[in-house]
Amino acid sequence: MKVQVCIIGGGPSGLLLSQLLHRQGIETVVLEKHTRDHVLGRIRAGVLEHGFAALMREAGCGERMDREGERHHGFLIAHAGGRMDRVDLHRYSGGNSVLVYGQTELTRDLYDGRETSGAATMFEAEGVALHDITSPRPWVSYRSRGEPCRVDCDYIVGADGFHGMSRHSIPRDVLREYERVYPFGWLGVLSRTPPVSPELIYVRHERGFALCSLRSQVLSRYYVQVPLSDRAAAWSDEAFWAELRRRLPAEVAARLITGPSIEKSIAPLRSFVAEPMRHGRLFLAGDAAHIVPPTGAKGLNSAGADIHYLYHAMRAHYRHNDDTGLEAYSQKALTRVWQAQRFSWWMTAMLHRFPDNGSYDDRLQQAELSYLFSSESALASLAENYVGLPY
Ligand code: RFL
Ligand code: PHB
Repeated sequence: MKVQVCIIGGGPSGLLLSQLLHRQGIETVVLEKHTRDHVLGRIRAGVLEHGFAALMREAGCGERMDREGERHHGFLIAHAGGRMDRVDLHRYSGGNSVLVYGQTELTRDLYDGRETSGAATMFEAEGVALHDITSPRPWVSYRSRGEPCRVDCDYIVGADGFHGMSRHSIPRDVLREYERVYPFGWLGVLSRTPPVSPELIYVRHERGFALCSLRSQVLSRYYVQVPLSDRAAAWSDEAFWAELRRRLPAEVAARLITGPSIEKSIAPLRSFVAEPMRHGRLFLAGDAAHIVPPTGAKGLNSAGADIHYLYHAMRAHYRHNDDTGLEAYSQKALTRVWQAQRFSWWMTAMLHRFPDNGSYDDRLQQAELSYLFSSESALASLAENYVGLPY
């Protein structure tokens, strides 16, 4: 097979880029290791920046998102013995907001869009390997049902997530990796119950962080911070709800409606950046190049920024023979990636209980929160980052 752009990974990054390019008449193929059902079975992000939503619309896949997604103009932070303060995103970010719409749903919309437009996806592509990435004619090999296959292309995009192989095709003496692993994870539960609050509640509590989020008015998503040694299967639904209740302010706990969990999993927290994001004709995008702890809701949104830069760069290349965007991609994307790293680290450090922290660190966290809610500039800084820095 011969295409212009071969995309590794059928997660949101790869699908969105492929769909955007397809609509510009640029030929792509997406090679996905798993089945469509497997990809759609992963429960992940819930909060979309304005820029991500705009890309979904440009890809022709934003209709259901605009109909069913919930616009949020603020969120709450519970801290200091049950006190709750609101971050008014609308007021402090110059009228901006975020959209609450699940990653599962938007991935489904992207797959449906591809099917309608006839864009190619190869599922269960095994043993994907990249070849001649620094030559003008790179190619990709993989196996489909045991049969060897080959894709010749102009460019390869590695959008195969943190555990993918694309990043490892960059030579060791070129690739630099920066990493911080946190000593805890998030135990998440999805339940078919009405959410406890119309707006998200981030909770700093002496027992650990908690988050009340949602997917719709009948579907709730909750998280509690747990030690890395915990196993999701060892947490009964009852134990989860009891722990969540303990961390919520009393008036919120009192109105929490519980029910059977539909999904329950533990996600470890990690900060990670790989540089550069381009080597020869290979471009990295999304989780393949960078990971953030989910506290700032920036993972998928940072992936969206990469796709924005890459889409415009490839369009300029194919339409106008203009390579400035492709040349600038790595540096431009990384500048924004590091801003998302900084913000996610800051939110995580402010709201979680670190096992090594003593009473001094505890008081510092309290001081950070009391400063935040006493300063219009501090709130404006939080709001500006949460709704998404400009591309
Ligand atoms: P993905 O989603 O990991 O997709 C990569 C795809 O590549 C495939 N793949 C391969 N395909 C072919 N060959 C190989 N060798 C391959 N290896 C892997 C995989 O099967 C997969 O389908 O990466 P992508 O597309 O870059 O998307 C990134 C997002 O998924 C991620 O950043 C977010 O989910 C992070 N995240 C959040 N981001 C936000 O912006 N807002 C949020 O509210 C938010 N909440 C979250 C989150 C992530 C979480 N977890 C579980 C880590 C909440 C949680 C709990
Ligand atoms: C979610 O709904 O899954 C979610 C929301 C906000 C975050 C992280 C995850 O910061």
